[in-house]
Amino acid sequence: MNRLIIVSNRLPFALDSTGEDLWTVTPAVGGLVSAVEPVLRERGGTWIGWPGIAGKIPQGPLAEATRDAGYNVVPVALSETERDEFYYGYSNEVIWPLFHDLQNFCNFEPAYWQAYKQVNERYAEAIIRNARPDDFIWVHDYHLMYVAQALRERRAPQQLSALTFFLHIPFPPYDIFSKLPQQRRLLHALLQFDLLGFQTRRDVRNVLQCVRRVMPDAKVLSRGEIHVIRFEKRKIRVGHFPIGTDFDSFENGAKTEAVAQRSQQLRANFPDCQLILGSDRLDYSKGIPERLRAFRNALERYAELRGSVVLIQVVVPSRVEIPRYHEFKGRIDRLVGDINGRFSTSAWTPVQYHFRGLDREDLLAHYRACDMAFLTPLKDGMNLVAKEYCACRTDEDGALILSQFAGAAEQLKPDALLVNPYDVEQMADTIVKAFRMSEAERSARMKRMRRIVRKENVFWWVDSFLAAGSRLARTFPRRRRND
Ligand code: GDG
Repeated sequence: MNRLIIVSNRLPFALDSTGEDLWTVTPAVGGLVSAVEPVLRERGGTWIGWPGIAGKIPQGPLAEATRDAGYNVVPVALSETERDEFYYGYSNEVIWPLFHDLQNFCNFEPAYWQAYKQVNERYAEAIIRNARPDDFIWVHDYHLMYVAQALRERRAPQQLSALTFFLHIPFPPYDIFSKLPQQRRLLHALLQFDLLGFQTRRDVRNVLQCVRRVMPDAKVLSRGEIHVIRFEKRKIRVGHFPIGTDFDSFENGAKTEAVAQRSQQLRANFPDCQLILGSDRLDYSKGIPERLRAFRNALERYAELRGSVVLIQVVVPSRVEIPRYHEFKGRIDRLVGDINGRFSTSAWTPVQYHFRGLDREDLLAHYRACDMAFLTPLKDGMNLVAKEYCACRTDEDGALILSQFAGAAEQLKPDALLVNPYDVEQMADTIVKAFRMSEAERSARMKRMRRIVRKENVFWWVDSFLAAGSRLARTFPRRRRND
């Protein structure tokens, strides 16, 4: 029987030491975990990843954390130096900003590449120790693009039935990718997988353009949306597989009594106001300052909004150990202070700002209560918050203002209100457009978006990826049907 082996940098939880032999276990927040966890819970399998602490991994707390997971967990240990140079360094100071078109934020420190390769080799060794010949190996995201090469160097793939990769973040166009000092080595490593999956057609176009320009020995063959690269006597399939949400779980969660009550409470706190929601991990790619500036601009130019709208901005702490992220938080704090200082009255505060993750019930209550979601990434692989917002709108109401540079825009564009996050005035005008939109129009748009998000959910995503990866994928057992 084929087993699914998920390999990602992080496990779906983080261990943290709170004293000698005292540990806390925190669920990880982020798009990859939100999408992959329900899939593995449903199908069973193995998850290989790092539990978020440098140094030795305590076995007792790990066993405790994974006892009820419904799948096996294999931890990979990283030293402090590896964490700094592989995770904070190459992954988050080189690939993350470059692949989000933010090349000025990159720190191309040469030592980072060595650490990246070394840690990818560690993951490859964990795969070799834990995989059986017919297992379907699914490697995730930008931290682990070298894993297939490390496996091939160890002559492992002969025993593995499928060696596949999915990139959760965007793939940049050639003009940006070509700044990367290791551009050839990285593409060579990617071409050691059998299937490369991306979020959107835009990403597929970009990666094929880079392969054509950087790898003259590779031949790209495209027929419609089917793309094959011939390289070193092998065929590599390339496709777009837009990630989805666990629609039923969000919809059912949003319908519960507890969420309904919390949502009513939230609305009651802001009588006669339309609520606008922004919710993101703390990240400079999410366009949070741009969103705040647009909201400020809207309050300056449209008097009708004053006292009548509230922006609830949730920022989930993330990568705060990286100085740039820390500085970035300072920028957000100052902007919120400026807006509230200028526009607040004794009865109304325009921005409600939370610098913490909400628990799931509270998050769902926010999705349900807010009249608009306002999501403005400068670039984003997909943006699951946009899809979760639609899934939770069981009343078929609510407007979605979405960056044209989010992957989700490709699927939701006729009905989401698309904006350019670099155009503050256009975003401000769009807030007013959503504010004035008739209930009938909001509802017609939301109905259509919900149809897509329901159909192209996370199980659809995984099925289409596995089907592309292997005909054997169809024989994977499913524990329950959710779509
Ligand atoms: C990467 C790519 C791609 C948000 N606030 C809270 C909270 N969240 C959860 C949401 C959502 C997840 O975090 C964020 O997912 P996104 O997709 O929006 O963004 P990234 O974390 O950057 O994810 C992205 C994704 O991978 C999947 O491929 O879409 O483009 O960058 O699921 O629900 N969760 C909790 N409290 C919060 O306050 N518990």
